[in-house]
Formats: sequence, C-alpha cells, structure tokens
Amino acid sequence: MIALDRRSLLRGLGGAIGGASVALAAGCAPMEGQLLRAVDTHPDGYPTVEAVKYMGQLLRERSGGRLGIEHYAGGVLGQERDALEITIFGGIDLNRVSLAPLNPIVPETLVPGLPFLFSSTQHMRAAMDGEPGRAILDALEPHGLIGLCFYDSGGRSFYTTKRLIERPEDLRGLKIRVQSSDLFVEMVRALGGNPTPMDFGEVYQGLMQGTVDGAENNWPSYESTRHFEVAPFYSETRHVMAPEVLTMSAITWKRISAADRALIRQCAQESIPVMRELWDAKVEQSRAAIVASGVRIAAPDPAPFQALVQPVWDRFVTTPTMRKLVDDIRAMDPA
Ligand code: BDP
Repeated sequence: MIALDRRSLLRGLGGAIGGASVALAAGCAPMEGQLLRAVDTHPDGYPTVEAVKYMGQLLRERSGGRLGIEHYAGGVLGQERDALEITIFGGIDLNRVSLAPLNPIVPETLVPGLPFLFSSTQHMRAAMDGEPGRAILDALEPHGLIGLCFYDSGGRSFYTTKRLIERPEDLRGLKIRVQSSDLFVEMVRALGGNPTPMDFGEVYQGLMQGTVDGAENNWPSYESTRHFEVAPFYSETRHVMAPEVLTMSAITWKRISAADRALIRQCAQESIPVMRELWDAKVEQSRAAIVASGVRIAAPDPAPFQALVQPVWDRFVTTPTMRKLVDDIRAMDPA
C-alpha cells in the first residue's frame, strides 16, 4: 500500500485529479488509469469498507481496468469531520460517513437522524431506497458532495461504564459522548443525559479516563472499537436508525465523463445488497461476541424515551422540504 498521510493529501490538492496526482505528491510513481481514493473511519473487514472495495472491483472489471478504488480504512486520513472537509476540497474522492457530520452542512441529512423516526430496518431501507433517500442524496450536491448511496447502520443504543439505561432517568448525571451534530446534542439532553461531542477515534480513551461515562452506537461499532471492554453495559434503545452514506467529491465528479459517472453510480448501487448481507451477518456476529464477553445487556421499553423527543423534532424539522421528507418517510412505514 502506498504510504499517504493527510499532509501529503493536502499537498496533492490543486494538482491533477485522481490517485496519480496524490501518488506524485506523496513521492510515488504515478498509477495507471484513475484510482479513486476512498476513506472510512472503520477498519478493513467492516461492512462499509468491504462494500466500497466490492464497488471498486466492479469498477475495475467494467472499465477494463481504467477505474478502480484505493481504500484507506481505519480513519488513517483523519476523523470523519476533517476527512469530509478534505473530500469537499477534492483531496479525497470517496468518503463513507455517518449522516451526523453532514448535519451542520446539509439540513436534509438531519431527517433520518430524528429519534425514533424509523420503526424497523425494513422501514429505513424502504425510505432510503425510495424518493426520500433520493432527495437527501441530491441535497448534498450544492455543498460539494455527490451522494452515491446509503448503507445500513442498524440502531444506535446507549452504553455506559456505570449502569444499564433502562429508563430515561438512568441517563441523569451521565456524560454521554455524541457525534458533532446539534441534533445528537439536543437529543441526549432531551433524554436527560449530558451530551459531550467527541470524535469517534477518541471515545475509547474518553470512556477509559472518565471524560465521558457512556456513548451510543450500533452493535458492530460497539464491538469493533472494543468500547465494550470499558463500557460493559449496553441498553438496546435503538433511538436513532440513520443510515451511512457514501459520498464523492463534487470536484472529482466534475472531472469525469458522463459515462464514467453513470458507471460509478451503477457500481455504488450494486454494492448496496452486498453491504446489507455483510451488515446483517456482522450484527449477529458482534452481538454474539458481546454476549459471550459478559457485557450486561438490557432491552428497555422505548415508549418513555420516545415520549421525550418531540421537542427535538420541533427544533430540527424547520423547513417545508424537511417536513415533506418526514411525512413521506412516515407514510412508508410498513408496520
Ligand atoms: C458509527 C458510524 C461512523 C461514525 C460513528 C460515530 O458508522 O461513521 O463515525 O458511528 O459514532 O456507527 O462517530
């Protein structure tokens, strides 16, 4: 693998497009054809990473080797917010992120993160595959990003170093790490906890040192970050089911042909079922590993949590476009 770091990437900015320019900036020989640089905060083996690698294989096959993806997993090129900025400036081509870091930039991305919006995985998938999903992906473009597709992220649930969260009262007095998004800050506050924004890569240490008492995430992230070692109380509140999104730099996009754009969109689309299969298997494997590790687990009644989040909805659903997205998504609930 070519050794790239964030500084080399930024040095590569402003040069020609694609991996070749960055490889040159990093002091390496130019690559044949165009390799798109992809980043992810998750490590190799995580479903989002493997899905994008699969997309890369498809691209390579269908372009006769002209296009491909070089993947930098594990947050090696920076935490999500920083990497997103680099993507908007064209130093990274593809970036798989959670919707939360996009919240301050693109208001429409707040909608899927509204607490208890989706009733099930099936509901979330139907909405993201349908018109609301399309509208949210399209809303990224004026902000320098092309939305290619959504991937699953399961349900986010609370875990702590101190106790199980069985009722909202149990969050009282606990510092809960949240992503850098006001939506998450306000949601944790509405539920009774003390929200503390922090980068994902710092949470393990934060939990260990007591900077925070807990966090919230899905089973695969809780397991792969090994947060369960330091915060061994997991309560399946599933309060947010916002999906992940695969974005592409609009700067890269402008420099590629219409035919290649269509190919990229098609390959991203075809990576979705692969991701979902990997995801479902990963959720089961992570849950089993966590149960085996002796973590205490609760499945609280969601109703008392749900009863507290209306002010969060009122505060963040502010435009007619967002209201329509909410209504359309609710109308798609198969339950
Ligand atoms: C995980 C997302 C990842 C986020 C992380 C977080 O896959 O993109 O960075 O949560 O909590 O579920 O920051």
